[in-house]
Amino acid sequence: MMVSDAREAPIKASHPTELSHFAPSSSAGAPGSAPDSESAPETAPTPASPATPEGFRSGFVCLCGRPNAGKSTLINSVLERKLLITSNVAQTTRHRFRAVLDSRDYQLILVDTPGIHKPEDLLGKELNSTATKALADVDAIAWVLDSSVPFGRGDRWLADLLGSSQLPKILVLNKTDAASDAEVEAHREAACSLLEFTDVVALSALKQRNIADFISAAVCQLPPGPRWFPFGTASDQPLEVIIAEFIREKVLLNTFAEVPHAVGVTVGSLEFLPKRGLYRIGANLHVERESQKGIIVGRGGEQLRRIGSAARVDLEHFLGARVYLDLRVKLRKNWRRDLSSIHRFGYGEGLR
Ligand SMILES: Nc1nc2c(ncn2[C@@H]2O[C@H](COP(=O)(O)OP(=O)(O)O)[C@@H](O)[C@H]2O)c(=O)[nH]1
Ligand SMILES: [Mg+2]
Repeated sequence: MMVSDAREAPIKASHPTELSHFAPSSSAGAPGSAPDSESAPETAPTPASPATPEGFRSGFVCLCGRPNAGKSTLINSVLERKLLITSNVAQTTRHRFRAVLDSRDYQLILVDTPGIHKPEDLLGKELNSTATKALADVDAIAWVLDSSVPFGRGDRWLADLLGSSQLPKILVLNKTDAASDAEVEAHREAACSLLEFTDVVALSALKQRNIADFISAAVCQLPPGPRWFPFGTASDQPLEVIIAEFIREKVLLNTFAEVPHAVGVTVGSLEFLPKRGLYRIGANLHVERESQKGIIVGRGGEQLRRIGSAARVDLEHFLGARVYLDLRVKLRKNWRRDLSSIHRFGYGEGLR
């Protein structure tokens, strides 16, 4: 079931990044509500929204799936831009994050969630609850499966959970580049024996194969409605959160075992110096134990420098300007067992 107007080329947000494409730092919109444009920074005029024609559709599609299925990668591919961090470390995604795709005929809001999995600590529990709550406020669910690993118990558990929702469901068979046709087919059969789907799309989020089919299937489920976010909004998250996430990605890529999970990142200061064409960013890396501090900093500060320069390269590309990045490592004992710290870092339900 596809609609032809859904294939309309999306209108891209202009680059370099403008602050107006993100939520103001103090408020992130409730599901279905537009961010408060009055509180947007003065330097960031809201782009004029084109009129919505007859038959305009808009709504929310939530991406669900086990950790590592490729949900965040799929959203980046849909937006043709890196907004979300991805890695093969479980619990990479710690926020409920909404990304917005604008077209003349629709506004598609994709809701990224932490992967749903068996929780091992309070952070894990909070992430599960964030993902489950996200299901309540959307128009459709896209279940993303990693076709390159066998369909398993975790998938059946999730199917059970999704089965309790009456929402239309789209099956996304991801990682077709890394799986044989037979493996993809086996996943399709297994999933379709458990749930009914409005559409089944096999794609590769990483290689950007068949992304248009996914967009069509998602748009097809959107009800008639207004633009929920001003035209050109990229995400409901404040720029500070996205910057903190870019930095956290480099921690995930450069550390091992327990350390990546133990790090929370916050942006303490963010300033744009127009004359120098430079963003000055101060960020804190919070760790749980003194020993982790040593690992993150490394001998002679080498590890922290590596994390900082990798993050700076990405941030300069993302922000379209030069970046001066000041990273500090701070000790916040056992923060993953403390709900207020989890929320202060913006994870799970965050400060909302
Ligand atoms: N080969 C392959 N890898 C993918 C694909 N999509 C995602 N990945 C990889 O799978 C890992 C997890 O992706 P991510 O988007 O973070 O998964 P999430 O936990 O569901 O958000 C990352 O290393 C991605 O590069 C794909 O289509 N093909
Ligand atoms: Mg993710």
